[in-house]
Amino acid sequence: MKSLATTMLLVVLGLSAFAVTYSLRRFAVQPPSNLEAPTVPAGEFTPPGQAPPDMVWIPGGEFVMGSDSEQAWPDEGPPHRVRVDGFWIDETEVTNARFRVFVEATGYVTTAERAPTVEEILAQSPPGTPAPPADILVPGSLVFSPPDHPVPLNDVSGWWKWTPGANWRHPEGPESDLTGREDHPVVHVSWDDAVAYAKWAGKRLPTEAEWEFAARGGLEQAPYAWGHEPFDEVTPQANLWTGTFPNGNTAVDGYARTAPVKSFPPNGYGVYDMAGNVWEWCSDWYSRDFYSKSSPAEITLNPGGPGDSHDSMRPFTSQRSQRGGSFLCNDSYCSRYRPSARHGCTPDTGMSHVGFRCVKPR
Ligand SMILES: [Ca+2]
Repeated sequence: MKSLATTMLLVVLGLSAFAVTYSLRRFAVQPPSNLEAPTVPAGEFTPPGQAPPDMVWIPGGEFVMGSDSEQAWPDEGPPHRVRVDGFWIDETEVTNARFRVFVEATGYVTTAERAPTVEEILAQSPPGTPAPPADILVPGSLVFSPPDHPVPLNDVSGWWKWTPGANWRHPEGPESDLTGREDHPVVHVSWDDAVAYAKWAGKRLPTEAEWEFAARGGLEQAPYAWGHEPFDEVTPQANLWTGTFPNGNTAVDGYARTAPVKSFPPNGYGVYDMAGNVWEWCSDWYSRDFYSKSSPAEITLNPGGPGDSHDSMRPFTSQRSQRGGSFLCNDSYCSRYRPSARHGCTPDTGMSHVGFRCVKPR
């Protein structure tokens, strides 16, 4: 849990690496890819037998992964051809109810329920980082805590608060619980927690390629999981942030934080919440420039990401990929609820807007 603690420490010290990540500005728009439309996917359109409970068959096929649109961030490009085999995917994010079944069956203790150590913190901190005070080395997690006034958007410590006692059972801290939220996505789960659940369930985390293919719902290079229309507050397509971030959430989409799964229409493959609600862990290591190593002329088969994490913006940490954005996404700040959008996070970090779903090969 060293990175969770690192994140905590950096936030406490006002040095959050997330501030670096989120303060990025698009420094260049990727040039047009000139990719031709892919051939008709020769995918496995017929589901192989009976569907596992609460899973949807995603036919394999070829698609253009990534984006060079005006909304895209540098790590989304260049677009490149990818082919994935067919697979089953959870039709929703893993809910609190499902995660509770796992915990009760196994006695699993999540990362956020264990205290970090000084060694774990310093192992992924910049050289010279002072040891954190012992009294903050307690179990906890990062909770979105909106300020009551506008704050600079380049300092995430303005809305993320290290909260002792926060974990999947207590999403906003010890005084909160899951009453009425059994069908909400589980949060405060680290990548390690998600992998443990997946193994127990006989599944695995999706690769970024599988996740993006599923999120696109059969649409080719559409900007959103639901198509081409921008997010509409009147008829919301997803649980995003509405209003002024981070101090003025109007919640006109019905939810200021997580929403019950299936609260919004599914995409073309019948998969829910591939945009917003909570970020979802993928199996890949996160590399900010990984796509630039792909040849636009070649088709990559079932890519599983790089062999290791690489992010020049966060050189002292290893990160796994997340997809889908969350209830905190707002075009004024972060439009990463799009299918091609990516994000990296240390694998031992859980937060109040991070969950996951699983896949299963045929
Ligand atoms: Ca919302």
